[in-house]
Amino acid sequence: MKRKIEKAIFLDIDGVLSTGWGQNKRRSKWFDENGYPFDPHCVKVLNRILKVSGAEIILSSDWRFNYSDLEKLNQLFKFNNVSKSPIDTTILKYLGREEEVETYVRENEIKDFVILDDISLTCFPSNFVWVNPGTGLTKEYILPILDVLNVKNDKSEKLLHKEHKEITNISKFLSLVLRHKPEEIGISLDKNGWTSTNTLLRKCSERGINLDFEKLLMIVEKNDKKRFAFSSSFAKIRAVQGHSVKVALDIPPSVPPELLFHGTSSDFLQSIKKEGLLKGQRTHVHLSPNYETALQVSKRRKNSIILAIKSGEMQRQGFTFYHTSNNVWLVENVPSQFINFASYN
Ligand code: HQG
Repeated sequence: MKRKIEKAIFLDIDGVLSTGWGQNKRRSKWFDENGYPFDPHCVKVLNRILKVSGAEIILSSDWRFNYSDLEKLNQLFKFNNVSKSPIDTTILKYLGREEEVETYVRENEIKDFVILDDISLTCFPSNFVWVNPGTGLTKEYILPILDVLNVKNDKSEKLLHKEHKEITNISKFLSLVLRHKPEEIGISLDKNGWTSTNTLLRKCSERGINLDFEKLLMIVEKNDKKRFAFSSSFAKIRAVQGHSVKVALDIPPSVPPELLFHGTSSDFLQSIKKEGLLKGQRTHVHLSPNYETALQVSKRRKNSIILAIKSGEMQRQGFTFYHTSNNVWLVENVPSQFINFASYN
């Protein structure tokens, strides 16, 4: 039967709403032996998409075989706190998933729709959003999905703006406590700058900061300058540079390129000409690998200028350089004779 559907989400469950989190829960606690709980983080993301887009859910997941009864499906979605229940499943004489979606779209003349799946479906490439089954739906998917659903920009932009602001604020707070003032929330950094991930999360939560492991993982991975890093087991976290707290980053010295760059302000020029670049409050002078990055750094100040640093020559004369994982070069100081004041002012 044909129905009028403005916007639709063809939804897979495993790898999209359900991740290792739910699959590892004991099924006996679950109200239905056919399923396991959806991941609440993924549900939260889906709920946002549903709210902003007004889209309907059509279940294309294999779960459609166990939950072909819409009432049962409704219960399943309610139980998992999804704000809307599927209005239908694609089940049509048990065709393959792609054929089912294709037929459903054609028969119901749906214009705006997105197919969410963790396996690659090729039926409508421009309507398909592949979801990483390791993470399921995360916030990063919101914009691409809203885009495919043709949701007016202002709505999605507002949403993103709010999220971006929250993430930026948390990220700035992390810079503060992992680089400068760990005492601000009562954590301590070991000699290499590491602190316990769990303690950090607990102390943040005591502060009323809305930060869980998932969000922290996202901040570490998506941070514009990759400012933070986890230890291999995720048990510890640290800032990769920028410290004023005295820490040894335990990275080996590296041979720098012939030239590095430093973005600063012409207000400091006189003093820099006299003393060279000093590390000031930080553990090292920070240098950029290219002009563009230095320009970004300099834009934080008025009257920005870029200085070129003869790093090759410095290294040959015995200065030790360190290259951080986020592509910043560190050195104890840069004497004035290694600074090219002429070319980039
Ligand atoms: C200046 C950001 C007068 C120096 C950036 C700089 C970077 C002197 C300021 C990272 C001087 C120190 C570090 C002297 C140096 N006389 N002024 N003798 N020697 N200065 O913030 O390099 O976003 O401590 O030129 O991107 O600006 O936080 O160092 O202007 O990578 O991750 O003294 O911080 O990264 O300022 O920035 P800063 P910086 P994040």
